[in-house]
Amino acid sequence: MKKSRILTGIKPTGKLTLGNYLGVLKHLPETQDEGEPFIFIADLHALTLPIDPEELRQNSIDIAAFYLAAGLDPNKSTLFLQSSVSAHAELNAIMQNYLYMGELSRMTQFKDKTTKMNDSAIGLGIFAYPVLMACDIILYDANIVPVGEDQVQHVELTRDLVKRFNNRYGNILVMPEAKLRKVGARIMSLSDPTKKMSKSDPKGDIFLKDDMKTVRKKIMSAVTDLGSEVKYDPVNKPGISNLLAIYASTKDISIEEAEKEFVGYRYGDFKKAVADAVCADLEAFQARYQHIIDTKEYEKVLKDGAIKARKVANETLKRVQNAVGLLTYEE
Ligand code: ATP
Ligand code: LTN
Repeated sequence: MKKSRILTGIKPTGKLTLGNYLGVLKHLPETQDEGEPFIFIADLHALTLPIDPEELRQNSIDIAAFYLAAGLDPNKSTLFLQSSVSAHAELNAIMQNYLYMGELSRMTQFKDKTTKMNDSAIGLGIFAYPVLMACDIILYDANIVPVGEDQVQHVELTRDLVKRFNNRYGNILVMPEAKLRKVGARIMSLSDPTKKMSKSDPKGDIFLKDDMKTVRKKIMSAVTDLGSEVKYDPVNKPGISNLLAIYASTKDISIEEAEKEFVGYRYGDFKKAVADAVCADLEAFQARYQHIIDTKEYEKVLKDGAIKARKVANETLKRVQNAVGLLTYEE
């Protein structure tokens, strides 16, 4: 049987949060046993909103180091920068003709990111964001796309594009599917558990580089709910449910198992146990991250990764070019 192709990316737009970690990053190494992962830094996507060049460079290095610290093994996974593989931009130039203005304007990420902006300040790139994301996925013939819940709409749009393209040109593109964690696909803000923990709206966030004292303090002062029972009930107890999801995902257990551990606990003692679990995990993660930063191990990993990624991506690009009628003479 053909191995699964797994693809995902993270935008280097700011400080990574516990949501990014529990939703995707921490569990990526498991995919190495399921198939062939292509994992990248979505630096072209980071340009879709204004960003300082030095910050973009530093964030990109951080994400590379985070991938390695999470346990991705460069012998099993291909790690690369999106901008190092020019096929992303080339495929984008083709695929932008097969997605439509109506579809793109319905994307909630686009609406969320631009509601407060004046039309004259909204770049074309943020509107066309899902086209490039679809190309990221298509280029690697990916069938599995591990993401948090907020990205499902984009993967669905990619599926529409694949269907549309294949109907017109034959069986050229592989149909991808979003893969969500059962627990942790949507970690909420600690100060407002009805909102996603988000690096672009960092109220109530835990950042992956926070020191342990800060992490503990943030968890101990997380908003909780009426009542006193530690029970998973996202509608009536969004704060406690979020902390249970954080605990379960950190420990890699189910929500039911987590609930059982805390029968009869008071909120304060429960929070302390959550803080202990998160701190133990993050502390070890940060030590690995620091070692990778100090040794600059990510440089060779990204260089080698780009070579491997280019090879796969260029083959798909050629297949698409041929399908639509572009001439592809060999050099
Ligand atoms: P922003 O908040 O600025 O929109 P983001 O964190 O959603 O950024 P990325 O950094 O590209 O954007 O996200 C990387 C991955 O982390 C994506 O798969 C995304 O779905 C996931 N993710 C982001 N926030 C959460 C969250 N709160 N819970 C679970 N997964 C999340
Ligand atoms: N859009 C994603 C980042 C991203 C991505 C991708 C994720 C860009 N290209 C391809 C999965 C597959 C985000 O904003 N979190």
